[in-house]
Amino acid sequence: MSHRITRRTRIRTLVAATAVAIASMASAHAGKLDTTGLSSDGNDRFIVKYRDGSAEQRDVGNAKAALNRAARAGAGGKAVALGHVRRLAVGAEAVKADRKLDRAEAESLMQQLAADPNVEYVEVDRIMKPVFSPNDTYYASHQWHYFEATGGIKADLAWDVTNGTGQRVAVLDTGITAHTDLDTNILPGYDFISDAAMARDGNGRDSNAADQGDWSAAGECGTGSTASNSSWHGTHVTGTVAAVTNNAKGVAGVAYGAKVVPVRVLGKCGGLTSDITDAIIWSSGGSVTGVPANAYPAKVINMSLGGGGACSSTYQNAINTAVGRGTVVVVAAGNSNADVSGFTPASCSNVIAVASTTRTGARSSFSNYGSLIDVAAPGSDIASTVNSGTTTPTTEGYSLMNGTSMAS
Ligand SMILES: [Ca+2]
Ligand SMILES: [Ca+2]
Ligand SMILES: [Ca+2]
Repeated sequence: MSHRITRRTRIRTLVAATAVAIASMASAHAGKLDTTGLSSDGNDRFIVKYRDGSAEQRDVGNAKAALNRAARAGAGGKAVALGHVRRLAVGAEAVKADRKLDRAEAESLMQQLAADPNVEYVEVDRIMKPVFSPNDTYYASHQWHYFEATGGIKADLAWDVTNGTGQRVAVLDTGITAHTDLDTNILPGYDFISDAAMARDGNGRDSNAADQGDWSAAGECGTGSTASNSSWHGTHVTGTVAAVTNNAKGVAGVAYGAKVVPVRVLGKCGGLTSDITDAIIWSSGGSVTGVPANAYPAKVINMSLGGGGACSSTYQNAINTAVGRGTVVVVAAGNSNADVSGFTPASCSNVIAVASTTRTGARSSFSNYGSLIDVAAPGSDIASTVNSGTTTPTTEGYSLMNGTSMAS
């Protein structure tokens, strides 16, 4: 009897001690450990940054050894191996576990990684999604956002001053499709999607930024995810930036004198932070291991993508590098009708976060808001270029979309 009580008490004490230990570990690693983006569907991709000047930073071989040491203790008591995927352009390591970890296992592994004094930070390699809500009805004549007095941006007046001639805009999105109202304004880009299954082009990174379609079946992109047709989001955003204008055809672009560098980062089920941040650095003219130098560095980077949670170190470092090269980074605020401070990369410093307004000049019902918004622009019922394919690309077309993507 007393034995049982003692044992129970001892177990309780152990449990309490473990909780205290975990809590103190977590607080000890506060600022180093960012668990934002952990999913209840399982987690296998992380980003680990070793401090500048550390042995692990000097030599990737040392980083691999350190990752193995941290993984040796397992995740939540169960065996796990950590594979080194590659070193990112920001100097952090992209790593992948050999199995999907539940939330508790992933947190335990991340704490083991953060316990290394040479580790600067540990993050989830968060998945980002295109920011938009497509509208089923197509009105070819609807480009009210360019000229109407109430809700328009007075583009017709701005075009007398500039139409973007000589500027390059990198659109980091789902890639590009052939379109006669776009083609002459498109420069060679790059496909940064490293996961062949998400890319759907049969390989990892390559020089062909063609959008292969981002359709998905129900449940394919996480528990409860619904089936969806391909969005052609990149083609739509690109048309808003630089559709061929004054050609008696289709739509006009806001900066139709500019050229677009299509940078593919979003595929089936979205895109990885590790790919997007490499793409940010490359687009601004920086170098990325394994990727040819960018012959067309962009003055402006447009990202109409995002995910939940405040800005991560990896995003902030990549954005700071691009801005340091003189590139302006424009980000859609997000379509969650919530404060933008909880969305990445819109909440990052050094970006222009764009909210969406309606035809009457009001905030679009879906648009994120808050003190981190820099500008607002029309984003409701915006007509632009797309493809007509429901899965893979077929013929060119036009459609209306709603979203801060359309505004930015
Ligand atoms: Ca590829
Ligand atoms: Ca490709
Ligand atoms: Ca046109």
